Amino acid sequence: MKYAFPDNFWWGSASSALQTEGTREGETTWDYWFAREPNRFHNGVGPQHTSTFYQHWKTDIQLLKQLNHNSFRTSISWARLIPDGIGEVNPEAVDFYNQVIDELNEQGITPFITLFHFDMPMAMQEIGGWENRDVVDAYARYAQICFALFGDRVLHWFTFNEPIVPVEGGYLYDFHYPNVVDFRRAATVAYNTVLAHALAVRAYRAGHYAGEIGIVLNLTPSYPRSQNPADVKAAHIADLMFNRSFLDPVLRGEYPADLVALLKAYDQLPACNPEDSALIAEGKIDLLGVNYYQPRRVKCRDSAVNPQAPFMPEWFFDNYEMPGRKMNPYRGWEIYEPGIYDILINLRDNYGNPRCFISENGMGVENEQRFIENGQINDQYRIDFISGHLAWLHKGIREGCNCLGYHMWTFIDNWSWCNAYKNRYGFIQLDLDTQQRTIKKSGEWFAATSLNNSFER
Ligand code: BGP
Repeated sequence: MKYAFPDNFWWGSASSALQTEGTREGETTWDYWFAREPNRFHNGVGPQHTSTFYQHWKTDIQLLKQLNHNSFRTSISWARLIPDGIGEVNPEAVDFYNQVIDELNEQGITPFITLFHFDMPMAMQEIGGWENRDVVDAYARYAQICFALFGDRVLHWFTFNEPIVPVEGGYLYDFHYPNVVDFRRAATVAYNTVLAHALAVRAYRAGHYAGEIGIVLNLTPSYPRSQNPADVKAAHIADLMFNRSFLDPVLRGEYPADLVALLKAYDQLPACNPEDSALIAEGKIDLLGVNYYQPRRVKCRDSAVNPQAPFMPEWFFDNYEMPGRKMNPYRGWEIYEPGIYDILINLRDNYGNPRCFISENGMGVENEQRFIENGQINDQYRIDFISGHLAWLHKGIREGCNCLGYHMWTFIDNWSWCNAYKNRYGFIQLDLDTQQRTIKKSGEWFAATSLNNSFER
């Protein structure tokens, strides 16, 4: 069957500043954490070993062109632009981002820019990070500076990438600095992130810029083990905690009442100011980026909660391993292509069918060198992964979903947080020793798909 996509469909990929740029003056939480606990990073490889975009941006943009990208998302590093988070703007950073943005536009590749992709300036973390409202204000100032500097040439802005991830990693599950386990503090971080988002949207609207502003959320559809009411309730609570905690504020301008009631019942609500709800209502977006990697399968808990244990989302559900599920064993994530369709239908039916696009989807695989044939990685598994997801996305579009594009994670193999270079995601293979870049088979497949605006399967 031939899958043809609407005119002007966005074909591209996503990356982030910290994972690709390298060489930076301002310290982030990642630099700080790595210096103290390098053992927490796969093979002891830290954030200074990235794919050197800072040096190679021009030739890398040529490679994007070769992959027939018409759009590309990366982020601005707050710590590069304003090394201490709140003070002087670094003119070298302004030059760098101006060059990247101008070159992308010149090459016909529309820049999509994220303002925050997990990379908190250390100076801001030292005063409490997202737990401190002064940091929320500092972020709003940073956002305003970015709009003023680049808003004439960047028409698609994203306030945050996957804002739930620093909440989960830093305050619940110990995979980001500051490695806290405390639900109320996690809820405060999540809440203040929504306020920061809304302040940035307010600043963008006040500046009357020509483009649009949105956010990128990782939506993990929550599937109950069965239709048993106990399983359904478990899935509902997981959905409230992990999806709707951000989705509702940014699309409906308010939190789900049952999420608020639940947290109130367990005395986990963050401190709120009376004027916050009006601000949150102003944070409604123009464009939603959806990152989709894996579904979440849950069932009701099998055991009673230990009342001494810290309050956790898992007080309300157990994770469920569905028999026969298809897995990406390297990353430990289930592959479930229809999830992309379910997300789009949910947005269509329950959120007014917002303008959206798939802003990340991808498959991290270990030791890809074993697939080299005639000097090129033959990653047919990745082509199957992409085409499988695109087929379901296409069905969503046929049924009226307002999905405008598909961006893959990622362009060149890059540094992946605590996993460093364990799993490779790129369309382009990176040789870590020489920094040589070689297009994989999936890159060629994607280039053809983008060129034809269609593929056969
Ligand atoms: C997303 C992030 C990316 C990227 C990707 C792959 O959650 O937005 O930054 O890293 O996941 O996941 P990982 O690097 O954890 O394998």
